[in-house]
Amino acid sequence: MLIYFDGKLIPKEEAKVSVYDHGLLYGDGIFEGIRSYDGKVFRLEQHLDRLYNSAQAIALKIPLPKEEIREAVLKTLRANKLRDAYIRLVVTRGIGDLGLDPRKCPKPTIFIITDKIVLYPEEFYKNGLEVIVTKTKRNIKEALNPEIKSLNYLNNILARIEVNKRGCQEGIMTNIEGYVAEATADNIFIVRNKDASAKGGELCSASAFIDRASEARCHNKEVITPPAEMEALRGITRDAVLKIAESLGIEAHELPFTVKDLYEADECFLTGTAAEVIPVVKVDGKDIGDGKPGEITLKLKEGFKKLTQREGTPIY
Ligand code: PXG
Repeated sequence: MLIYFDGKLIPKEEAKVSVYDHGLLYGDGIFEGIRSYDGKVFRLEQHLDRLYNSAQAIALKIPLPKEEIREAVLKTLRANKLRDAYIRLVVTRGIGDLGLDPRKCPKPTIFIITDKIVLYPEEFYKNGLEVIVTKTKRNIKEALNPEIKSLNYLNNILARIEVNKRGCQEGIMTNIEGYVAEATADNIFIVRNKDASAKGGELCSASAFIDRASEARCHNKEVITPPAEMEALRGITRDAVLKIAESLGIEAHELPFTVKDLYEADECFLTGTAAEVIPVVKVDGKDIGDGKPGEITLKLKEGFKKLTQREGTPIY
């Protein structure tokens, strides 16, 4: 496998970063996880936009224009003769000294790994995942905004350690106020009857969303994902699923919800580049709905599959 490393394609064994690279020393850098399906890169432009936005948020100037990074991604895939791949695009602050001052790092390190994708076993797509709500809270945006896809994943890894200890597959993280934020490496959605929100009223406690919450009550079933303001990454799969829902006539909203709302949901699923759309059937040992992957979840999963086959930037 060839790796793109600072402008060159080099063998995997030779692709090494310096121990003085601030990406390693401080987690000072950003990345994207991207996928290609049958020779087409899914939502490449959106991933590049997010990469440049993350860079801007940490005052990192990527030394190449977007077009060159795009071309580097495609070139690396071609060099490895890949059609269905996982692409890891990483930009670190680069080599500096042992102080954390980013001004000591004159040149960002850029590398692109393209490889076969490792997926959840098929049985999880069929039967659904079992998850827990982790004690580890999602970073607050005023400290380290989860909208920045940074190399600093220790917050998520701490949650993941809890997941491993409990012997399940994923962890749901809440923000500091107790609203559901996202999973450790995926976004979260719930499906419920509109009556649930009318009865419960918990949604309304986040005042900025009251109007949208009441709007959302007009229809029968709704699909809900936390807004990015609740400490979630603006996932590219999440965005695609919101649009697919709309195109299928399924009401979809970005609204805050609590762990209680999650326990009481009819359906739940996670979205992410690696996981795509994957059902969740148990939270903290309790069944979600009837404990089986839900109807709307399966519709959206199908819709997403079709979209990945239809759309994308051609590699060849
Ligand atoms: N939230 C977090 C915290 C993530 O890391 C997502 C949501 C979903 O975003 P996209 O844009 O992929 O729909 C992610 C996904 C992996 C892996 O190998 C995935 C991610 C990061 C690191 C590893 O599964 N990001």
